[in-house]
Amino acid sequence: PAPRTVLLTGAAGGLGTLMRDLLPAYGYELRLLDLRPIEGEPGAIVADLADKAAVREAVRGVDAIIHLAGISLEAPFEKILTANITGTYNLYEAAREEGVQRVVFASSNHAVGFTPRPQGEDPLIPVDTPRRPDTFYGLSKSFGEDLAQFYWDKHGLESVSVRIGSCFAEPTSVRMLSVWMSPADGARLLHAALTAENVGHTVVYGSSANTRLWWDLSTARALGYEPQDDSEPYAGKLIAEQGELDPRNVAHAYLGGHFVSDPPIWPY
Ligand code: NAI
Ligand code: 15L
Repeated sequence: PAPRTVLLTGAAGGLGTLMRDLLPAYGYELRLLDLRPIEGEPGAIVADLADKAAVREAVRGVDAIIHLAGISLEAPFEKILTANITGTYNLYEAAREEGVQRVVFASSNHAVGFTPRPQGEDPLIPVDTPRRPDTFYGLSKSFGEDLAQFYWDKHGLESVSVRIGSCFAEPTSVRMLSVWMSPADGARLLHAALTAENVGHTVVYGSSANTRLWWDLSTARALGYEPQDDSEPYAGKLIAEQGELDPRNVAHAYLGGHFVSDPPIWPY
């Protein structure tokens, strides 16, 4: 049966806030969780994913989980380890114990961030390109995808790992012309990931139908996702302000953009 009750982790964050607004129209009843309380949502669960007992209680009785919680940018390894690696493990383990049908995991383009971006007539990057994380953050997403595959193979818990590009109200950089996912397309994709049948563990890229797209959306479309937006109307203004991407600039040459070249964050 199609899921109805859905736990949304990371509900206080940027993407969580956008999806809290958009997903109820698809008929979902959302249970919200975050480290931080959410203004105007007194029923939201305030819990740390590191707290196993709290996570187990939070997943009890839901049909599915959209897992957005975690550190969403590069950070010292120990912080990533607790929030993204241990936290995601705790969530999957609780989902298994409580018999949840499916997890939609917010992976990231940074799991494959060191993949050279296509140029000219190069083919789009497929989902089965070797993973090449560009940060400890990207490594944690690579781990999350392996965890999702493992819980499917070992325990029959289904997942869709969505390698999100950049999901914000509008694209704000020339790179984002290629990787942007409009919030409305984000909700469409999450809905498809929750309702497609027999997904096993499926990996998809998450973006709109951008004219300058870098990766292959076919596995997302196979779930029933039909993106409606394209960043191209923003191209003129952004290119006039920032210039075209320069392939000789390392921060412009890979899928992960500046994540590949940003200085390390200490302490490791
Ligand atoms: P965000 O940083 O705005 O939100 C993350 C939320 O997770 C925060 O509200 C934070 O309090 C919560 N959180 C962090 N650690 C937690 C813990 N230990 N226990 C419970 N809650 C915790 O990030 P954003 O942009 O909303 O992203 C959501 C998810 O999607 C993240 O996992 C991010 O890595 C992923 N993603 C987002 C992209 C985007 O374009 N927004 C692109 C690629 C991936
Ligand atoms: C991500 O994974 C981040 O969570 C988000 O804040 C953006 O930086 C995005 O990638 C991106 O690549 O633009």
